[in-house]
Amino acid sequence: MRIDIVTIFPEFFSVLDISLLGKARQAGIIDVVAHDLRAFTHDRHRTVDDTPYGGGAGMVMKPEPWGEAIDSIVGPAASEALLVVPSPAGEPFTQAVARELGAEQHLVFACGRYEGIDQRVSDHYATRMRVRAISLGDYVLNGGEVAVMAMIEAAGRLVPGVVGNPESLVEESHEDGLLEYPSYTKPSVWRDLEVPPVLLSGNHGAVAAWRREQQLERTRRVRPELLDG
Ligand code: 6GU
Repeated sequence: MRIDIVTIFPEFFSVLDISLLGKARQAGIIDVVAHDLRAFTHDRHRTVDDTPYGGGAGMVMKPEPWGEAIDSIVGPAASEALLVVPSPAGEPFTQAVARELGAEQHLVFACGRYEGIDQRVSDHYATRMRVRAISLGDYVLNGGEVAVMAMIEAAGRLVPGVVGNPESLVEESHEDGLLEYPSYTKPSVWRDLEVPPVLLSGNHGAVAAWRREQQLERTRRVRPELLDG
């Protein structure tokens, strides 16, 4: 999988050199490049924003540097790549969306700052390739970078070969629409707290039933709306 990120903070993504995703990069499974949006400006001040038409607070990112940056990544023709625009006004990012991103060959992330990117950038690229505006959740971040980091981690770990043991991907929160069950390891008693005895019973059926029950109880208590479907 190829991932290109356009941002005014390319150094922000240096953390992708470490951890699981760093290993996937070293193994050649995922190829990530962060591009500096300001490299696609031509004025002395490397300007990427301007005041909004119609007035209002804040600044809007100018379309021209975005056009040059994304053209340089996807080429002049229609592209096989998916352009992802992180935005609090986008569709919600879920495990299902993470799976869809994880199945792509080429992702291009356009990290806006300020009050967002001139709408014509999305509108233009939507005529040449698939474009999705995606939100991390119902709160506001200063820019798309943190959201893109979360999307890359969630999607990247679903790419075959990135997570060593694929079975560890199955019994996780949200994979089956429920929250995951609580986990325990040794010692069996810690600060007077015991591990639930069923987990020490060796009875695999009883363990599976208990875990299912815990998933349902937790989901009902913390995220009841997940049970509505
Ligand atoms: Cl994707 N971007 C920004 N700037 N804020 C957000 C978000 C994205 N998702 C939630 N808040």
